[in-house]
Amino acid sequence: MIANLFDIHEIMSQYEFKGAYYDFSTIDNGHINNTFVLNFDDDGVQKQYILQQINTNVFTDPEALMQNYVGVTSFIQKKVIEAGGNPKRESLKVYYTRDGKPFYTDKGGRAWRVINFIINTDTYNLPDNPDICRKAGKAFGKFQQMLADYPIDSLHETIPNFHNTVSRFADFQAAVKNDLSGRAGRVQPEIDFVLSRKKDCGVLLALLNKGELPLRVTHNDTKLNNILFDKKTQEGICVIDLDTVMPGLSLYDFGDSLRFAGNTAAEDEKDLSKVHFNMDVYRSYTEGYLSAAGGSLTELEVYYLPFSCKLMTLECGMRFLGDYLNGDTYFKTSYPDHNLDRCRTQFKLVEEIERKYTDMMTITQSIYNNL
Ligand code: ADP
Ligand code: GN1
Ligand code: MG
Repeated sequence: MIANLFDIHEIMSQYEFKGAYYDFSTIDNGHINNTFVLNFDDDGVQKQYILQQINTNVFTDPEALMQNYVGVTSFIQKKVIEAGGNPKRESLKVYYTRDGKPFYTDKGGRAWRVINFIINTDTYNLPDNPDICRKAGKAFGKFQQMLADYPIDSLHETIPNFHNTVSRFADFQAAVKNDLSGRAGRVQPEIDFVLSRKKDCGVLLALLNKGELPLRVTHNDTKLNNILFDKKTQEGICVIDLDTVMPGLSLYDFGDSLRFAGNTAAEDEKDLSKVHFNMDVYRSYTEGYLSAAGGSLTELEVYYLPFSCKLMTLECGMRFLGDYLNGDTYFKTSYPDHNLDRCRTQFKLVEEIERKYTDMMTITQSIYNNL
């Protein structure tokens, strides 16, 4: 546990909260930041806030990160209001410190932010059913639409080359070569799996560099648990985890979503016989996504949707394996082979996507043609 009670009180003294603080709880489903819910009693009414410790090993410039975060959240808030929505449920809001800052650096050098807690929502770590996936597709498609006219040049690159799969591949090769953990000898088949797919890594980047794919404002971390679903309607009402909103390809967001939601098992499932790429989820997610964003995508973007699923899954698996070889310094892990288990599920999915590729192309085109 990184935050202890003393830290919490030091941090809380920097903010003007409503009500009397009584305790906090931890939310444990992200791999990067540390997230807490702060509970207050405001004259008998329970009030909550989200407190997050920004992982400054990963996001080395929290100032720049929070400039993006404030810019994007206030932009979305305006869009929600214009559309007649409820900004308290459909957008995030950053609370400022008493001295007017969007985050607080504590005595130990840790960076913290406070945002609104959106009540009565669910998050999913495994897609419950295809309907949830359709709604997830719609939510990320809508998110992309809302940010279509965001001033892209004002965004800082919070993690340079985040989805540059060519540089991710080079990082992976360096991890194999350096073998800081001394584990490379145990995972040669997994290493070979990545090395044999080098060619795939440059495909989207080459199209971007030739100007054939448009650069857009993208989320870049479109895991299912980065959407809050309304408990009653089960609609995806708010996209969260905005640390990686940066210029990128729509295909990064689409592929990364299906990497996670298309898996029939958990991202770290040890029993690979449970891990499959779910074509019902692929269909529903694509229907939802294209219903919200299809009108603004180019034909080439649509053509590459199935490929993006393969590429983003390969990239993520390569990052998990690279981290395993580096000694587990990036992703939070709960046991020694956690990153290895994670990479194996990703590679199993890549193989299945390769086998199901033609069907994925057919499904995508038919949904697109019927829009
Ligand atoms: P990480 O970067 O570690 O993934 P997230 O921002 O995704 O952190 O938050 C982790 C989890 O906390 C989410 O999956 C969600 O369950 C919950 N959460 C985050 N922000 C909110 C919020 N504003 N309201 C309600 N729950 C939230
Ligand atoms: C991390 O923070 P979280 O858990 O939403 C990671 C993503 C990976 C994902 C794999 C900033 O996402 O890129 O795809 O784990 N985020 C960052 O589950 O590296
Ligand atoms: Mg998250």
